[in-house]
Amino acid sequence: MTRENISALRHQLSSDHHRPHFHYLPPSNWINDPNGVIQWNGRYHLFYQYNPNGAFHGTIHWGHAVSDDLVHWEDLPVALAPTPNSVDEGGIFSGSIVDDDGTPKMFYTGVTPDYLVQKQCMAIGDTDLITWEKYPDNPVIAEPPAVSHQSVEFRDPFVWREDDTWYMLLGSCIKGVGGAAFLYRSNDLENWEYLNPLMVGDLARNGVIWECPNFFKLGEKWVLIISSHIGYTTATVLYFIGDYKNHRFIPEKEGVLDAAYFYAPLTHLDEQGRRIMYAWVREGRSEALQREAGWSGVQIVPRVLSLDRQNRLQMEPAETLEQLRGEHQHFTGDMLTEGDLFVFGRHRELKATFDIKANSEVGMDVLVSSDGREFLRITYSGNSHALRVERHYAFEDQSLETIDHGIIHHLDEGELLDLHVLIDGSLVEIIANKRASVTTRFYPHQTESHLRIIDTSALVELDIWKMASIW
Ligand code: DQQ
Repeated sequence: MTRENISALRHQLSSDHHRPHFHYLPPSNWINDPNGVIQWNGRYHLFYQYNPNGAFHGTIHWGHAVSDDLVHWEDLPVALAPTPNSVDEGGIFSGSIVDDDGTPKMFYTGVTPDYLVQKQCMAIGDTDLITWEKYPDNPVIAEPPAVSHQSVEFRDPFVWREDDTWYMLLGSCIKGVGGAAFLYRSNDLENWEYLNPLMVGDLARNGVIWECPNFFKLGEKWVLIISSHIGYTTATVLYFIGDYKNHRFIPEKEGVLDAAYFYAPLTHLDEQGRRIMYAWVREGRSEALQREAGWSGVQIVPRVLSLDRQNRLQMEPAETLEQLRGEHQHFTGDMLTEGDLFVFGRHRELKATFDIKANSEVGMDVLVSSDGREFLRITYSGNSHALRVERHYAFEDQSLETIDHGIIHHLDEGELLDLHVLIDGSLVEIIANKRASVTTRFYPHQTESHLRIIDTSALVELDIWKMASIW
């Protein structure tokens, strides 16, 4: 597709009021996990799980986009496609890219069409990361270690270097025991030796299968992030913070990275030494509606990870996002009346602080219809410490998901609740006090959009910016 065709397609879909304008998604079709994220010659490369054949999961390729500022993205040609009658015939599943002294090397999981055989493969790129040649001796790892006691779930290589040694972490499980991340080692990226499970999760708490592992040093600690299947229906992203000794991870803390729609995050270290995180946000509507829309899935705004003084995981959108801020409004609680609806918009950044009393429930309704009946409610309860979202549609619609979801978020003594909300079409990202994250989807039937504050007496300050489109 030519550059002109791509921008025509983007332009055509941009009138869809559910479509995000300042988050990355491909011109059309399906996107899921971020893959191979790397800063290469100064530019940020985002590869991703992509189906060129429609807005549904299938025939998975690696799509490719590049950015200078983590905000504006340029679409590049598809990086890698399945090869018929080969180890990756059924799809190029998730993985990572490393810099092998100037040569980019990609690691991915090649799958059979039924996804029941998953093998780890390598591809070697040109110096612009545009063209990739598959390694002729693929796979580099053919099957899970015997300790797994199963042969299906084994994917999403995360590769890094420590001194002269390469390590690879794979998402998997130990049958009947729980999700697991298996650690391998190599001197040449071609021959891999199995070491041991880096960590095995608790079946009840941490899920049956782990996918898309990430493992990295942050401050003085090590962080493991995994995307887990808890049961086979829901999926949750978990993080663990701890120490790393003798190829084993010793977790000291664990938490939920986000609730519900955010999945398969992938991180990399950039040239400024920042740990940048990307993630897929799935849709919250039926597959039929996704196919009809012609697009499905979106990436979060890249977030910078850090640890606070208490070694809690913190995340903030990359600050370059501020360049999109336009028209600004500022309020204090006394300027607003409870129940007021004020005209808002579908692409906004919002920062609010609330003073929480033990019995208070504070928050806001966003994307509210003119009659006030359709809205996404974001609340925080001083009693239960739950940060929650509820979706209120004007009428019952079986094709839209409505289950409430949220996360427990404890405030320190005297700490204000700080909500950072990014609203972009049907996508809403909420980060509280930089350390609790709830990402969700909402598809109102009406196009107009208002804001309503819940408990204006607890509102300290509110800033709202109109956000420009990145296309
Ligand atoms: N998505 C990929 C897999 C990964 C899953 C397939 C997580 O590699 O385990 O598209 O969303």
